[in-house]
Amino acid sequence: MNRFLWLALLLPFGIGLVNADASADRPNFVIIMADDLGYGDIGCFGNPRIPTPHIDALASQGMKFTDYHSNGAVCSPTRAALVTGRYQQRAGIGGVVTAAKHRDTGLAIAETTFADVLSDNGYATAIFGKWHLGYAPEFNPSRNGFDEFRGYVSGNVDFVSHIDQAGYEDWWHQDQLVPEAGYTTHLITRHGVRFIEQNKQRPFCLYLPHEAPHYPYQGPHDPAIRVPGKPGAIQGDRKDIANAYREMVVEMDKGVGEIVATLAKHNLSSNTMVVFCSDNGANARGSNGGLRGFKGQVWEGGHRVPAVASWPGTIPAGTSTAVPAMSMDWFPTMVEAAKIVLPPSVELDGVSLLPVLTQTGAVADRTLFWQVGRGTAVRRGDWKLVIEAPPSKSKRNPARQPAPKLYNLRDDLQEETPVQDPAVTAELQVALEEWLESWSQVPQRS
Ligand SMILES: [Ca+2]
Repeated sequence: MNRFLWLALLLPFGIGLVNADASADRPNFVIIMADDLGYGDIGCFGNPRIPTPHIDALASQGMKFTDYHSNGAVCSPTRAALVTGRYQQRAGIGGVVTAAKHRDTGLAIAETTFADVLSDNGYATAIFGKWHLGYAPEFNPSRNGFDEFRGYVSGNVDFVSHIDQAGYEDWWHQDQLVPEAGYTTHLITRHGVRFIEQNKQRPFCLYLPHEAPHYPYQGPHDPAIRVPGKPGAIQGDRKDIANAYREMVVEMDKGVGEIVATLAKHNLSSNTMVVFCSDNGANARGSNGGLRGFKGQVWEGGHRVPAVASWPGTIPAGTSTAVPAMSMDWFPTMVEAAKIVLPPSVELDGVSLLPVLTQTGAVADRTLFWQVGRGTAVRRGDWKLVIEAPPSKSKRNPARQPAPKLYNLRDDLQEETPVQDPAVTAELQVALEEWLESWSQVPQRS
């Protein structure tokens, strides 16, 4: 028998083995997202005041992203982009889904989430923590691909009584209100640990959207401040908010440590990608590491946030990347890592970061967009064009619309000195107009 015939006979078995291996070692995914954590709020991003040894360890065991951006500059939009892998406006979540005014809106079941795709491909999926993509049961994460949900659907709850800022009880198991005693951060971690232990024999995807360090500013030893039926007590009673803020981040960091330790205990570390990121920049209580602006703005401080990814043996330890990345990129990254072929009907705006993470390739240059209320920004390479939201009084007066300002982030990360370059400005304006047009027919739900 010649060697070609041998090869022909062996090939089918070889392919069979490869497939069997691929299904046996499909990686697990853990996406941990902080709420309103700024670019300078943790140790590995230069914070001298808030110790975050566990997140820092993830960074030193994996890769740190210095040019990572939340899709939105506020909560709901980023979450919509993260779970759909697309610009959030395509799902109609251009703004925040608020407790008081938008109880009948949210992420439609028709949208495809990463949980839908992973679940269809044999993954156990769960979300513990903040959903913020709709209040009514029809928008519940348990109907959007997640096998299990414990947590809250509003923008924030009392860390102890789990009452939202409009005065509604807000702690759910699937699509039912089921109160549970405990500090929000601890409950999120506890359910995460349990879920890993229950699913250690099969591939899983665990999404842990933490509440910290979003207000109300309550440390793990503070009492409840909100009661049902009474809107108010938005920020809490603490006078030393800086200390409360630190305690909240520290407690979340401990939770990250517990999750990582649970993976190690069950020998899952080398088969699990762990991502830690934030959903938007900090407000004035936190640190955006010297960047201009805050949460809710299209300046870098509103959307350039910390991100790290760890996957021992696959992501080289102690690495850093300056490749621009976005919240919507984790969905395609997980799909590629799990070797899943998406149905043609699912078209994502995000790109897989796997070549960056493994240092085996690059991501093609692309143009990135932000829209927050009436403010917009567009980024291409080092260039960023910012069109600030107009002052509210000038709503109907085009003459008072802020002029576009062009910055070169390589030289001016603080966006202090606009550059005069009409050609680049015009190019970016055209790209921005096309992008705005691409979703202009989608009713925005907030
Ligand atoms: Ca947020």
